[in-house]
Amino acid sequence: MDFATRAIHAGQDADPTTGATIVPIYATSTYTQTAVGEHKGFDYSRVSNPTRLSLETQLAALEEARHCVAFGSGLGAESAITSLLSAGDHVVVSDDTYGGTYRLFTRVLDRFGLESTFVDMTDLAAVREAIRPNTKMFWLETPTNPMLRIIDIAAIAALRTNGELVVVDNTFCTPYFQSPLALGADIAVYSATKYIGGHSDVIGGAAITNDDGIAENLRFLGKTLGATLGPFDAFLITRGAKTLALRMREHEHNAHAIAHFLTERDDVSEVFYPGLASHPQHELARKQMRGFGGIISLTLRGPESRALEVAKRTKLFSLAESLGGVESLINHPARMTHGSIPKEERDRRGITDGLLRLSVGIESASDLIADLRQALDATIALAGVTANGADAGVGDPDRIPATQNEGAPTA
Ligand code: P1T
Repeated sequence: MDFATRAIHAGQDADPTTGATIVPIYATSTYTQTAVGEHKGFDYSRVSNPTRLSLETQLAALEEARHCVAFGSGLGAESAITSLLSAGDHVVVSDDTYGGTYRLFTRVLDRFGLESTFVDMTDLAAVREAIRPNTKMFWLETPTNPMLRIIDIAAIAALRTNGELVVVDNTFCTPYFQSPLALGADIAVYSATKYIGGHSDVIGGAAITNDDGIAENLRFLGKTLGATLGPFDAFLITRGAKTLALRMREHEHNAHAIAHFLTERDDVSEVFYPGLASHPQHELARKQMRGFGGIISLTLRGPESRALEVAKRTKLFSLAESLGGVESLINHPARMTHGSIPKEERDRRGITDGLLRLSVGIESASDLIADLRQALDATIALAGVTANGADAGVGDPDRIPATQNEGAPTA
């Protein structure tokens, strides 16, 4: 069956007791047993729940994989996956990841004796050099958050020398645009909060694998760590995931239009979008992905503070953390989603104070472009160019008041 059909039908059988066409929200913590140990496959909802099971079946089918384990958040899934490892093990981690992933490795897992090395995983030689005898896992996002770099999943998988697990955070692409397991990864991990849920109304996560042993361990860790997903949230994610194919096509269509609009403006200095032929890994993206997704990052001409001003002025693009919902969002990674990464480290990765990240929604592309245009035009005096591209002299950074809340990560 095709993706769109699987999204609507996998795991969505009519309810066996009532015939309800839509899988109900099984709001129950426990299940009545007919005799000790005699039950219908469910005994306690931290361990399993029919609404969650329906979502897990649906997401496994979308990935064309054997197993999915759902978690209470993307980071819940990440915590369980990294708990497959032990003190003294080492992980090679992509140096461009969601700030919360960086925080997990550097502020929690390190205290439990898990060693990690952050490397630019677009540089395979650097990855090879980072491997140690105790390396047990490669952890990467592709496209990366927020710089939209593309990492060659198959090439990383080929670097394995000792059974290291390859974990790919596929949140940006979703299984609609990229299949990490087919490219050699052992686990695909998701923040289902994003495109899979798709409506910015739920927090959830998922780990997907073809390996029976990994799946069993992840289920054990889910129930033992307690990071499992509740039935109301599972219901919302399933409902969202049914339209994943439609939404991803629209996100991408709009992102293309916006990326091209931005590249044509003289007051925008850099546009990071893998769908642009100018993207340094465009060819790899074409090979590895079936589409380029809906996230664009950009830097503006003028002082870095211009980014803050633009972020304040957009109206359809809400200034908010997160991504992947039907509504467009604008985010200032350095002060928001990636604030937990030290500034020096952020600057090294390109997450400057002048960087903005757009999560392009599925509103009309022309309305979205008009919104960005008005925000950019309103701040163009700072860019040193005029709206038609003529040199207007150097912008005056003092015109923008410093924002409060410097460096305070929220998510
Ligand atoms: O928020 P949560 O569901 O726990 O997911 C964490 C997470 C994991 N992986 C990636 C690639 C992510 O982008 C995120 C969360 N990211 C944001 C909140 C953000 O705005 O980038």
